Amino acid sequence: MKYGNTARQLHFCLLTGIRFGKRNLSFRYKNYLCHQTFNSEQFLIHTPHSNRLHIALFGRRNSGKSSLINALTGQHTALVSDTPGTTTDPVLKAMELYPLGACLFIDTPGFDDEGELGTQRVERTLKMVEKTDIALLLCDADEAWEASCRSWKERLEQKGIPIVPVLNKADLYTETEVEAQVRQIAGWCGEQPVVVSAKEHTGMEEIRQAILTKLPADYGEQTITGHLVKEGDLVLLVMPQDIQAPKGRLILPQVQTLRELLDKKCIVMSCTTDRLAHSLQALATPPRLIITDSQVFKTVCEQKPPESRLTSFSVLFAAYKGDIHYYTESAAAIDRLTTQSRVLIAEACTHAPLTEDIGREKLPRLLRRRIGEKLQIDIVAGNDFPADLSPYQLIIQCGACMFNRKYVLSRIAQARAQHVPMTNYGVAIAYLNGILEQITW
Ligand SMILES: Nc1nc2c(ncn2[C@@H]2O[C@H](COP(=O)(O)OP(=O)(O)O)[C@@H](O)[C@H]2O)c(=O)[nH]1
Ligand SMILES: [Mg+2]
Repeated sequence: MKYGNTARQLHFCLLTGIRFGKRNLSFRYKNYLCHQTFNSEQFLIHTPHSNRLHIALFGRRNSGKSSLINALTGQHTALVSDTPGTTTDPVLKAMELYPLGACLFIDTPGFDDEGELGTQRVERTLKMVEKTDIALLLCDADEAWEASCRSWKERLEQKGIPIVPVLNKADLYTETEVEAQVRQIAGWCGEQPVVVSAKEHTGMEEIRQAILTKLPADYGEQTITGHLVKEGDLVLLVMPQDIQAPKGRLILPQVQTLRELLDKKCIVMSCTTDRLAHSLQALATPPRLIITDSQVFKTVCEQKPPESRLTSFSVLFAAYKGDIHYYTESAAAIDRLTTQSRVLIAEACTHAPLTEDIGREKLPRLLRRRIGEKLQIDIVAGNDFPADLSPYQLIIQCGACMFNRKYVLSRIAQARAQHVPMTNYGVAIAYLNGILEQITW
């Protein structure tokens, strides 16, 4: 948390008027820092949670999950206690962990939690499964717990989540006793657990190595712009800074795309929609790719040079975070909607809706204009996503820059399993404008 602390210190200095170091910061820079620190998710020196490897710990109460997170991260983030049920909500801890890079540890309440609140806590833990890239499963050699460890292993396997079995509290046993426990766990688990002591911080390196070997070979290789650009390409970004644009900054998909294009050594130019024609005129050659905000797809499509390929931030994120093939295939379900149909719009952000909000106003308006005023549209935000999707004829997911890929793929898998078409904002808007064929991804 070195950087986080620096940010907080800066913020404190700015609020209290203390000079930072020997220099006074310029007004503009102060403003910038204040704004950025208030938006910590957007703070440019932080990797957003959505881009981190999500490592979740599962096990019964008191197995040492919170202690293990603290040992792995070298911090006391998670509350440790003898009293079962101390961890009441999943606790998230962002860390840079060599050699894994940017990680997000998820501490969960025990899967044996009981009572009415306990049941709710288990339900929250189950929701966390949907986001988990890799699971550390704390196993017990105790026969009384074997069945629940097994069923959790099966649950995680069904979701395709790689599992690292762990035997904790090794310090309490002799070497021979540990060996016997390892054999017993390996018997039902199919592999030997990593032996650790969260108390004495032993086995931490072995856990990191096990995580590395269990990760899918292509983990983290996905890029936002994929094969669409190469070094030296000229890329034009069309970014209307209208009423929904946050004050003084760009939104996360724009920042991430811009950063990636710079890393790929592209030449990047950006403009607002009203400056598109001027920007194109100012260029000696047409851009190889134009990336626009989906809301102005039609306008940009009408003005773009024939040589330039066109896409949107939301369409790029559809491919980056989700399954673009299912999204484009599902867009055709728009034609099958009637006034009796029900559509679900799922937004990742839980921001207070603004006027002309795309998910709450623009998309519903476009859909109702086409289908009829009576079309029923339900909107969910954040982690809320109904377990039963069968009442819906179509789901439209936002670009999901706040979610990790694993979570979006879990939602798509759920929709597929229930035979409900699912698309995303950008793809739906392109389809509604009749230009999906002209969009690239
Ligand atoms: N001896 C020993 N005790 C441990 C170890 N890990 C955790 N504990 C203890 O087990 C109890 C439960 O730990 P906690 O991390 O809160 O478990 P959680 O409920 O799974 O999160 C606490 O009293 C910890 O101090 C370990 O490796 N060795
Ligand atoms: Mg705990």
